[in-house]
Amino acid sequence: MRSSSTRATSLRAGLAGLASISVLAVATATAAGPAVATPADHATSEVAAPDINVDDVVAHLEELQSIADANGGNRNTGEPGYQASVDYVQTKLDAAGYETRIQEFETAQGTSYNLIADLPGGDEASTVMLGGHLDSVGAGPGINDNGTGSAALIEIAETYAAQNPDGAQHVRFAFWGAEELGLLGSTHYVESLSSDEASQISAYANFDMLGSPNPGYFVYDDDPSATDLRDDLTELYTAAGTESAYVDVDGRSDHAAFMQAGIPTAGTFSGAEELKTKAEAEMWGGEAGAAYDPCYHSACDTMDNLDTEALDVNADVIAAALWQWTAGSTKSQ
Ligand code: DTR
Ligand code: ZN
Ligand code: ZN
Repeated sequence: MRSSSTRATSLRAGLAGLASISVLAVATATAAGPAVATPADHATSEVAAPDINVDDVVAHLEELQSIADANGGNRNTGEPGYQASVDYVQTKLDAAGYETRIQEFETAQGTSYNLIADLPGGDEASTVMLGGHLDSVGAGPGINDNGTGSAALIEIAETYAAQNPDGAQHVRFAFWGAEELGLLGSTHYVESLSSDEASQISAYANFDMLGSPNPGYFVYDDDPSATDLRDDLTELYTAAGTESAYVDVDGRSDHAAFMQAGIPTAGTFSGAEELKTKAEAEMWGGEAGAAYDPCYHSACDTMDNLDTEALDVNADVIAAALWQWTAGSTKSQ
């Protein structure tokens, strides 16, 4: 299996290669007749990712809140609220044109499920994967943890499919089960991959808690072989006018299994139970000495436990990274 740094380099080389192919194709076509058509030939130009409307992300969150309200107040593994959450996301992504599949696995709290969604097209040998966990703790609806990551990924997946950028890379989204029980769904997924399947994943980006009410703007810094991806996210925050900081996630979310398998990983995070420092409050606003999310793993992690500005910035940064990593370009009109 290629080392993750090779794969990260190959992803970026692929992007550069795509650009050179499209330039070469144009040059060839004008100089010596039409070149052999390649996917890049359909590209008319590199396009920036569209703005993700945070109201549309919030609408998905309201659906997840309603699901919890109708199912005992949570979306916990083994309880009906989790199954209803999976059904909601699968319905949305099927309608958007994704090929979805459910991956079943057992936990101490009963059977759980990963939802994997592939957009047809692109080179599967170079798959860009984005994911986050869909389950909540039993104490509450898990709107910030991790309704925000799930809702942002639904909206970005719908937008990507609708714009149908002619990216060379294949795109896959994952919504994990049983993260709160110990990263069980993502670990089950990675362990189920053959070595060929694993080597086809060029990057996995994880999004777990994006709208903490006293937010930080953190970029994962715990995969030394994927600093390119980390730097891309840092630059995209800066382009959005937001200063970010590194966080050593210390394996506390669903990217851990991918990193252990040598797949380059990255992610962003708005903070959990830890306290915002004075320096961070001066940089980002909010309250120093208070938790980034005072309702972490609590019943009060509801629609009232949300900073929509942080959610908006994160959704736009994630979309921009997806377009950048897949050479987001539109088909010729
Ligand atoms: N394990 C996550 C919360 C969490 C704690 N630290 C980080 C760092 C990066 C992402 C997530 C987290 C959870 O409780 O779901
Ligand atoms: Zn949690
Ligand atoms: Zn989480």
